[in-house]
Amino acid sequence: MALTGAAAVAAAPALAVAATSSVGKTRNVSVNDNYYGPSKLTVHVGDTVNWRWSEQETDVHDVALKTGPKGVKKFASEPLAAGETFKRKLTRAGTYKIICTFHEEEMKMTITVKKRP
Ligand SMILES: [Cu+2]
Repeated sequence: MALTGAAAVAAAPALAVAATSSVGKTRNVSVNDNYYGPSKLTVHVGDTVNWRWSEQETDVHDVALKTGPKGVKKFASEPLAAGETFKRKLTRAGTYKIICTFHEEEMKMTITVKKRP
C-alpha cells in the first residue's frame, strides 16, 4: 500500500520534467578571477547557460549582456561571489557578448547561439 502511494507521487514530477526537457540543455560556465571558462561557447536556441562562481575565486564578479541579437533584452546578474550561480535561457540565435562589468577589459566571453537543426 505504502509502495503504491510512493510510486504515484514519484510519477507526477517525472511527467513534468519530460514535458520540458525536449527544449534544450544546460551548459555550464565557470566564473573565475578575471576570466570565464570557457571564453567561447556555442549552444543551440533554447539552451540554458549556467554560470557558476568557482570556489577558488576571491573577487566579486557579474555576468552582463553587452551586445546580443536584435530583440534580446539586456540582462545582468547581481555582483556575486564564490559558490553562487546565475542562469539564462537563450532563445534567439546570434552572437551574445558577455562581460563582467568590474573587469570589462579582460573578463569577457562570446556565446554563439545556433538555430536547432
Ligand atoms: Cu569580474
